[in-house]
Amino acid sequence: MTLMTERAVNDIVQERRLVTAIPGPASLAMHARKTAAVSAGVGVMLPVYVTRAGGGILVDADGNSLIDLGSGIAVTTVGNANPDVVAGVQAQVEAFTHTCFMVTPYAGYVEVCEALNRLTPGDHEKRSALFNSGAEAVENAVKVARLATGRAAVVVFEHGYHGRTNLTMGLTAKNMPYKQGFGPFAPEIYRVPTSYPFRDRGLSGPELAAMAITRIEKEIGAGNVAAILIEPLQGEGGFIAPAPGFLPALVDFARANGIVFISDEIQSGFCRTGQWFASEHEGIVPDLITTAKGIAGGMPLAGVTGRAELMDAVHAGGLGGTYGGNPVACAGALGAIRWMEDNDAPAIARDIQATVMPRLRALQAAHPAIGDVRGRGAMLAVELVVPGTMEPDAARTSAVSAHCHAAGVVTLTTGTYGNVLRFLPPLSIPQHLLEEAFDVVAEAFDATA
Ligand code: PLZ
Repeated sequence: MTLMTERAVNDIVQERRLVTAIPGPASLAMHARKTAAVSAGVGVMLPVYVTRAGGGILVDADGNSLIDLGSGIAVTTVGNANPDVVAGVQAQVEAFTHTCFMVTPYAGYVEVCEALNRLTPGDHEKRSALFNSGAEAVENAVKVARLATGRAAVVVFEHGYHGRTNLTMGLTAKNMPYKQGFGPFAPEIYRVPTSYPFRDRGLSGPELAAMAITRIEKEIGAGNVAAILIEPLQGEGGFIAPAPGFLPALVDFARANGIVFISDEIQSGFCRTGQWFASEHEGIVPDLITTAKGIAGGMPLAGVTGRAELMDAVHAGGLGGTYGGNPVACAGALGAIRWMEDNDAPAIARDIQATVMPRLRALQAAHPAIGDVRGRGAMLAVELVVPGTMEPDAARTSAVSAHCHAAGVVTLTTGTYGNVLRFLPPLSIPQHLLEEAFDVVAEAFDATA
């Protein structure tokens, strides 16, 4: 085991410790203020108010220590308040906080782009641009693809998730809660079938790609398509890795038809899946790749990286934004990337898979409600069904997750049908906490059986 606890834990005791009910009185008091002050549209999964975090632990306002299996939705991959991130951020915030890169630039932005160009798949000439959020990165990737091709149509997939802004809501598949009541959505977005191995009825990746391609050819016309946009391992859709051969067939089709292939690695990127980028599991080289979340250890930063001829097709001033590539966020990213390189972060994610996957398979053998066990690296999930059927069981999924929360383990659910329990531990989690967290998950399945 190569879990790098010493280097990423700051001084938070690495133990699960509950001193009140979850949530406790201090959290509940703050949550009452939240309800009075914050829009009801901003939901909260588990109202424990965090005061400190690091390694594999979140400490709350009541002094409870919870095990973190969420990483703030795949963001704190290098650990919360990772010392390398903190050091970079502190030095930068004392030097200067903002100039606007488009006005008077600074080195950190350039260095993050150099790192993105070096680390993303493919050894072709690349350029990058930086933004504030994943949704903004996706929007800008679509802008680049449309401008470079002179075409309008964007192809997206069933179960896809790409954000909450107007364009990205349209690109996202699931209605509730993301789209309901928020339309009209942007035009020229076309959704085609994907590969979802658990529900593919035995069809192969290439067969499913052929079906998607037929839809594109018949309903849109390949020559009208600017971009094919896909998550190589779907996150909000349910941690779905398409069947082998699906992604390469789509890349080949895109190449043959002058279509820009965009890999949305906002959730799956930056060592989460046991490779630097999930595209590498299928050996595909995207034309453009979107990144965010894990890139900066919790600082808000996102990127678009891709072929120089596409990224440089844009006129000066065509891409940007006041805060995009903020110097403090860039310093955080440089710290996070250094930690990932120094500690062989993909190997840590693979070690986590080696610990957790056998435990999930054993759980599946004991609980027929677990229809599928899947994922890669430190991006793992179980899909819950009514035993003996393929029918999604969202209620049991919520019950299992709620049991984990009450026991001090922060689990997340996901999926179009809300029936997937997903696990996204920080790579800084010590082995004993990882084991203990999955003891609790097992208890939760027993208690809700
Ligand atoms: N693309 C693949 O996973 C963000 C969303 C949580 P932003 N996923 C978590 C929620 O309920 O809002 C995501 C993603 C993929 C794009 C995005 C969007 O990234 O940084 O949330 O805008």
